[in-house]
Amino acid sequence: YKSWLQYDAIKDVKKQDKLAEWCQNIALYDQSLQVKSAKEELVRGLTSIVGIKPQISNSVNHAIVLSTRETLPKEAIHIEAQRLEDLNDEGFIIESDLQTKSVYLVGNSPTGVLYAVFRFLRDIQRDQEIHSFNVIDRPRNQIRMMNQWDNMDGSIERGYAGQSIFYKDNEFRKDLERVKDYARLLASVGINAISINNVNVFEVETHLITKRFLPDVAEVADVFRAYGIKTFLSINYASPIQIGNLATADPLDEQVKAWWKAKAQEIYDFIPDFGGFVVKADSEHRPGPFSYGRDHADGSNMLAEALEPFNGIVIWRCFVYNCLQDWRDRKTDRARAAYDHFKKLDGQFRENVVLQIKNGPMDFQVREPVSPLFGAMEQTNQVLEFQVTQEYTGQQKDLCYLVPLWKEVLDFNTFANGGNASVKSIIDGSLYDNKYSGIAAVSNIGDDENWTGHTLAQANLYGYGRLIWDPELSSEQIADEWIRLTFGEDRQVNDSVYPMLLHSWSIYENYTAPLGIGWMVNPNHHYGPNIDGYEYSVWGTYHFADWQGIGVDRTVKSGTGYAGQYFSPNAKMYESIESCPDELILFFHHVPYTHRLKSGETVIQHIYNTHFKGVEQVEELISTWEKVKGRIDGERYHNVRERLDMQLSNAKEWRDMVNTYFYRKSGITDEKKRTIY
Ligand code: GCW
Repeated sequence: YKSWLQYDAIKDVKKQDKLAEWCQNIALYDQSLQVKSAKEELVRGLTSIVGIKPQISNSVNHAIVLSTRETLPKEAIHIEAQRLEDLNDEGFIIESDLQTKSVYLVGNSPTGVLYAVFRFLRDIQRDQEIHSFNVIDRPRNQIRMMNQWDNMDGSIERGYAGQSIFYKDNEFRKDLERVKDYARLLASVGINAISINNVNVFEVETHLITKRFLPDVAEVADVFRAYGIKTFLSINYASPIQIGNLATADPLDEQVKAWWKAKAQEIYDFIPDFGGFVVKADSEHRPGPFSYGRDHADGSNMLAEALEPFNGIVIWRCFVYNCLQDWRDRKTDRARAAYDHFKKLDGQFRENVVLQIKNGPMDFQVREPVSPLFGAMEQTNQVLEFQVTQEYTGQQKDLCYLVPLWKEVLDFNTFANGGNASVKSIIDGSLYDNKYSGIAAVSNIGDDENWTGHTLAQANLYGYGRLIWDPELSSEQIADEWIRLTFGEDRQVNDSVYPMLLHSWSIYENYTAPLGIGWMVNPNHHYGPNIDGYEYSVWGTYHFADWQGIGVDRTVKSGTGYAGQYFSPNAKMYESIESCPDELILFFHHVPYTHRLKSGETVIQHIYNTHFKGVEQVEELISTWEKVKGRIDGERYHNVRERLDMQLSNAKEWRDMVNTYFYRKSGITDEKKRTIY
C-alpha cells in the first residue's frame, strides 16, 4: 500500500545516528499549503527512516529548513539561493550547511519545497550523506499529468487494479484518505495535474460540472492542491443539450457559447484554480463538432474562450479516427487519421488549447512507430499521451515495465524544423517555444491494496513520473531507484527484480503480436490472443494475413501513404523495405512469410523463434522471482508469483495460437521442428 513511500528504517547505526543529529528540528519559513504538506511528509519520513520525531523550531540549528526563495531567513545568507533564479517555478535546491548541521530545502515556490522534501527523503534512504547535499533540480516538462479513466459507478475503463478510489455507486466516496495517499504518491514523482474522470463521459459524469457534484469536485481539488496538483475534468461535448436544455451543441452557436461561459464561471466559483477540460470529441461514438459541420479548431476554441478569463486550458485529444472500416477498403488507414484531421488546423487554435496526442498513431500497442503529429504543428501546443495502465501490454497480469518504451518515444528524432528535433524537445516546449506543453498518461491504479494489481506494475507509475520529470534518466536508473525504495536495500532482491523489469517489455513483445503489427488480441477486453479478432470485426484493425504474407502496406508508393506523414529522412526510412527497422516491418509493409529480416531470419521463422523464446523467458522470470522468496514479505512475494503464473499460461496460449495460425496459413514448417499444434 505504501508503494515506494515505504520509508524503511535505516539499518546502519552510524548513519542513523548522524541523521538523527542533523534532523532534530524542522524549521519552517513558509506557511503555505504545499509547505505544510511538505512538513507533514518530512515528519512522517524521518520518524520512520531515522526513528526520531523532529520538532518544529524557529532555529536553523540541527534542522531541516523548509523555505521558498522569498521567505529564506537572513541567517541563510550563505545559501546560494540565487542559483534558483535560473530554474522554473517548480525548481529547488538542497544544500547542507556543515556549520549549523542543517540542510536547506529551498524552492522557487511552495510546491518546489514539497518536491525538495520528496527528493531529500529519497536520497537519504539511498547513498546520499546528510552533510554533503548539493542538489539543484527542476522538472523538464511543464504539464505532468495523470488521466483517470474512472467512472462514477466505481468502474474504471481499462482499469486492472480494482475499483475507483474516487467514486462508488454514482457518488463521490466520502472518505478521501486514499485520494490523499494517491496525491502523495503522485507529488513524490512530480505530477502536477490530474483529470479525475474518464474521457468517455457518460450520463452521470456529464453532471460533474453541475451544482450536484461541484462541491465534491472542489473537495477532491482541495486534496490535490495541497500536493501541488491541479484538478481537471473530462467533459461531454454534448453537455449544452444534455444538461443545458439547448437544442444544439454547435460550437458556433451563440447560445452554446454563452452557456459554456456561464458554466466556466460556475465551476471557477467552486474551484478558483481549476485546471480546465479534457475532451474526447468525435471519437469512438462520442459527440463532437463534426455533427455540426465544424472542425476541431472551432470545437476546442469555443471551450477555450470560455475558460480563458480564468486561465483554464482545454486539453483536446487527437484520438479521432473512423472506427468503422470495411475490409475491402485498403486506403482508409486509422494510423493516418490524427495527422489528417489536425495537421491542417495548425495555427488556428487559441492560445489555451493544447492537443493531446497518443505516443503512437494507433493505440498503445506493444510496438508502434511514433505519431507523425509530433513536431508537425509548430504553432500548436502539444502534450503527449502515454498509457500507464497496461491495456495492450498484459493488463497488470503480465509483467511489462514500460519505461524503456516511453524512452524510445521521447528520444525519437522527428527531424522536424529541419534537423535535430526529438519528441522530448517538442513536448518540453523547447523546440517551438509553445505556451503549454508536457505529458499526460492514463493511470494504472485502483483501490486494490497494492494500488496496481501487480505489485511490480507500481514501477510504471513511479517510472512515468520520474521520466517525465527528467527524460534524461535511464530506464535502469529508474528501475534501481524504484526497487530500492520499494523493497529496501537488499542486493539479492535488486539483482533479481532489476533484470525482470528491464527485459519484460521485450519478453511481452516476443510472445504476442510480431514485428509491429499489433492488435491480435481478443476484441473488447483486449487480453489474450485472437489473431483474427479484429480482422473480422466492424472496428477493422487489420493485419491482412493470407497464405502468402502479412502486414499493412503503408507506403506512399503502393499503400495508404501513411509513411509520407513523417519528416524526411524518417519518411524515406519507413517507405523502403530495406531501411525500415525489423521491429516495425509489418506495420509499414506487406511482405511474404519468406521475407528475410535484417536479423537474417525469415518473417515466419522469426515468428516461431520469438514465440518459443517468449515462453522460455517467462519461465526464467519465475525462477528469478523465486530468489527473492523469504527476502521480502510474503504478501508481495505471493502477489507477484501468482501473476507470473498467469503470465506463463497467457504466454503459452499466445505462443500456440500464433504459431499454429501462421503454420496453417503459410504451410511452412519450423526449421527447429518444435511442437506446433
Ligand atoms: O485505447 C482505447 C481504449 C478505450 C479508450 C480509448 C481512448 C477511453 O480501448 O477504452 O477509451 O482508447 O483513448 O479514448
